[in-house]
Amino acid sequence: MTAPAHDLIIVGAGFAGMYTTVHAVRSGLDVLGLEAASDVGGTWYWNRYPGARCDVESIDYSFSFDDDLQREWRWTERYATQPEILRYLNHVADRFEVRPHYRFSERVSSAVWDESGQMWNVQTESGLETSARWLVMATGGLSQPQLPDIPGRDDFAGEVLQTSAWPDAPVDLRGKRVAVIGTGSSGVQLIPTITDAASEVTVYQRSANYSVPAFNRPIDDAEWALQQQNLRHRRELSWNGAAGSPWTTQPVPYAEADDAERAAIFEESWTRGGVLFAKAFNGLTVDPMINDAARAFFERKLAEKVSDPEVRAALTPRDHAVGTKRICTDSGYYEAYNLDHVSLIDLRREPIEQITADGIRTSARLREHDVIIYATGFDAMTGALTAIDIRGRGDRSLREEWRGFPSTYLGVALPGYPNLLVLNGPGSPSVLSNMALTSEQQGDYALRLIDHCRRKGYSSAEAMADAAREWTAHGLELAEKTLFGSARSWYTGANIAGKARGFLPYIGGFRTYIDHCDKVAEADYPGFVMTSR
Ligand code: NA7
Repeated sequence: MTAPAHDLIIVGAGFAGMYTTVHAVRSGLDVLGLEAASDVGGTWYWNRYPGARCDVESIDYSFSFDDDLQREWRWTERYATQPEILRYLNHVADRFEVRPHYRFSERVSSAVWDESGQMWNVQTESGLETSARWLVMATGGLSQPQLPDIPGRDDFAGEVLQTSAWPDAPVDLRGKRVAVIGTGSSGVQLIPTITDAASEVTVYQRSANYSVPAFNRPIDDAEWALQQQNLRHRRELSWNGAAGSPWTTQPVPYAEADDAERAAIFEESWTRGGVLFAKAFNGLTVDPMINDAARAFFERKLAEKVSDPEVRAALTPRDHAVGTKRICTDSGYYEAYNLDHVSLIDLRREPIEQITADGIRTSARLREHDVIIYATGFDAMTGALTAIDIRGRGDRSLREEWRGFPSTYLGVALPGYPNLLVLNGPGSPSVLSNMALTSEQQGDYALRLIDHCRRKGYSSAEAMADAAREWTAHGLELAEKTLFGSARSWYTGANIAGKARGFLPYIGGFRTYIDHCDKVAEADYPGFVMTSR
């Protein structure tokens, strides 16, 4: 039997890949990391567009595994910018000597399970061929960008930019007529930052989103000291919370509050900022009555911000409940529409028909642009995996199987694909939770399983089809009890033509998920088949 070249190959050098690499090396595994980018950072390497920030507070959106790191890395703002997060991840890479284990600019093209050798044979686009007993995919939940299939897309003669693949070199938009397609978090963050430079900004909006101000601020020394003092408690709350952050829903039940109390609670939740608005009341994304109240509150806020009633109407979400698409976290988004040189095109009323050399033609007319910026999202949670030709036992193809809804066990293991462990995959809470902590939990879980197999002398571990079916059905059942399924969102695959529909992340909450995972590990992995060769 040929021995694999490595114990473990880890694909991706974002939060999850870096964490797992550090800890795999510490546990004595021979690790090879493969990363498509030229350096570490994952999401924060690619999404360099102006205004890019995390919508989880910096003190929470950071690794918790090393006390010295937590004490010594000083975040400067409540919500860190992309450059600051990328600096942080570079610091982590230096501090924990991550880079020597990686080969960069290596995009994995295929991974094929070799049953007789009990290993994965992995190939990259550059022709690198290697192998490992274990394959950990840390490829990210929002890393496979999607560009809209608009007729004439390649005919545009001006500059084309994409938020998810923003150039490193400075982009000069001064005096230019800029079109932005897409009003999810990326578009909403970008738009107010380009209005000063551009001579015209035209936003092409397919669906209006709920956006709540970040209430971002610099972290001064006093606040930093307080955060440090409370860090242990804050982390405990995060590890035990539903979304990996210390914030919980407000304690007062909606039904027990009178109108004034409700208004006060909505106001307080609004000023907490961004996604935290959805935590105003328990059940806000479950009970249509509470959700309608949140929507009414939002609409009052919008009315204060946008002066033109027609623009305001177009910016009012019509087709999804509050929080069922990720709430955007903005800094001056709606206010940008009060500027004379910023206009909003509502694609529901005026769809795009064609992109021409000069600009964008809708059903109403052609608008000329110098630059088109795509902020059109990702093939979430499955896209980065199906982009790779992954072949499991008996040459089964993940890409083919996942034309249907993805079945995973605990979001981590896939029946038919022994020794393949997916971090933050479908069926895990990742994209609904704080990625920094879910990445630690997912990395630990993968390494715990590998360690179990090594200690017991198993050469492979594979999820049983029944266990995966049950876990997946459980996740879908939980989602059905909420309002989430009604939204055409990337959570449900609805943003990608032809993608199987169904709620992709596990919605039962981060802590509950961890408990499920731990219970399985503590019982010696029921739901897995282990073999020794
Ligand atoms: P999102 O949230 O998926 O947003 C993509 C946006 O692009 C959204 O407004 C889409 O409209 C729009 N879109 C997609 N395809 C088209 C076409 N063909 N025509 C017009 N508009 C289109 O991606 P983001 O990058 O903004 O954010 C992703 C996550 O990153 C975010 O949730 C945070 O967690 C961080 P739609 O709403 O589908 O009608």
